[in-house]
Amino acid sequence: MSAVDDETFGQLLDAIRRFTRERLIPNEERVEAEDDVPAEIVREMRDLGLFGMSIPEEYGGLGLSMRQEALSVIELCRASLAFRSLIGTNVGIGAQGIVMDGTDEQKRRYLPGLATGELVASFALTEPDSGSDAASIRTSARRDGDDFVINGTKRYITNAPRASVFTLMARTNPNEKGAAGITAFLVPADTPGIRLGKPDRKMGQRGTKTCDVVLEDVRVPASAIIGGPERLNQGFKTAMKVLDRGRIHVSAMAIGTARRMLDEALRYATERRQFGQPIAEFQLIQAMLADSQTELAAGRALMLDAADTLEREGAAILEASCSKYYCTEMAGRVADRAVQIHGGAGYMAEYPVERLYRDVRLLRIYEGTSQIQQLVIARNTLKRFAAGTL
Ligand code: COS
Repeated sequence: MSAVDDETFGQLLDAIRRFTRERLIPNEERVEAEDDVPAEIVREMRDLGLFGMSIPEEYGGLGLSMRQEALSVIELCRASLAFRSLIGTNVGIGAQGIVMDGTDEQKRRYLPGLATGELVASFALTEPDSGSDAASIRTSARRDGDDFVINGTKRYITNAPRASVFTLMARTNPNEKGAAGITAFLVPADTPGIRLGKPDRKMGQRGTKTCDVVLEDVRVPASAIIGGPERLNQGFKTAMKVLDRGRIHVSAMAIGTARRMLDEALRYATERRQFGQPIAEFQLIQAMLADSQTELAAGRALMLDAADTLEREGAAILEASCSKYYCTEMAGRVADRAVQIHGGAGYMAEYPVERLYRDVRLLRIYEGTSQIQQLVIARNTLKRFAAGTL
């Protein structure tokens, strides 16, 4: 796996920090009001190379290691999560299937455009009747000569309205109801037969774009299979590997947004006076600040350990799930305390914590709910115990 040298990475991290402070945070209210990221911000994110964070340098990306990507995401997620969502699928779940399992031809065709943000990749796994039980998907890809014909509906697909290409999981073996009958395809968004549903109305994260993707007799060649025709019926594994990596990325998001919420709580607690003194001097407020600071530090250490394990061993199933589970639950608790410290003001849209509290709720749900993480953690812990490798 790749990484850039420490000095270059330090400069990038400084640039992201400055960009977040000077450009993203001041534009948060505008994103909320317009439910979109302004075009000039998209351009600036492209100029910084953020769409290509995790794409190898030989394909025009920055070639960051998992640790470097995660540290960058922490900085970026001190601002509204909508900004990260814009690049999220190119950095993570939309593009990683190609990086991990794609053929050379697929990498050459898609990765350079994804690295610059000229193309946007979107990950299409979830369906109306298949969420946590990802292996039960029903979207079918029926072989017809040298082609496959895809029919089905994908739901809550992030960046679908912006997508140029879908990493799409479909059932190629109708006789196999589980994971072994699933193939991952690269489906250009302008392929005839693809229709987008109306934009989803969500609890938070305004400025992020999700909708249904409906496929009616969508014809793709066998060369659209990620990794080529020999990876027929191997798509579930590609999806799971992509999600493992994504779970470390989501952990970093949780840490970044939790840091921001703690900063907001600290600022409010030191400025707001009650009973003749700043509320930060009251021990019951201090207990909430202390718990948030401690849990943030623990989450960061856990996430970086998972990132290093993935980099070193090429897989980190258990570590990624522990990290996603802890960090996203932690961010939920930090959000709750931040609102509590603000008192009545925390319930008012004037203060960022009201919006951040709604935004963060999604992290415990997508890329595998907390309950799915618990299941993966327990299964893999038992497996390692039995093998004596725990
Ligand atoms: N990496 C590589 N391969 C994996 C894997 C991983 N992390 N997890 C599972 N696999 C493989 C298994 O090894 C198995 O292959 P073999 O039969 O060759 O051994 C195959 O995939 C099926 O795995 P398993 O039997 O564990 O599948 P299950 O149906 O029991 O479910 C869970 C697995 C529940 C973990 C999976 O469906 C899941 O992660 N669900 C959540 C989905 C999700 O995150 N959705 C978010 C939508 S995108 S925002």
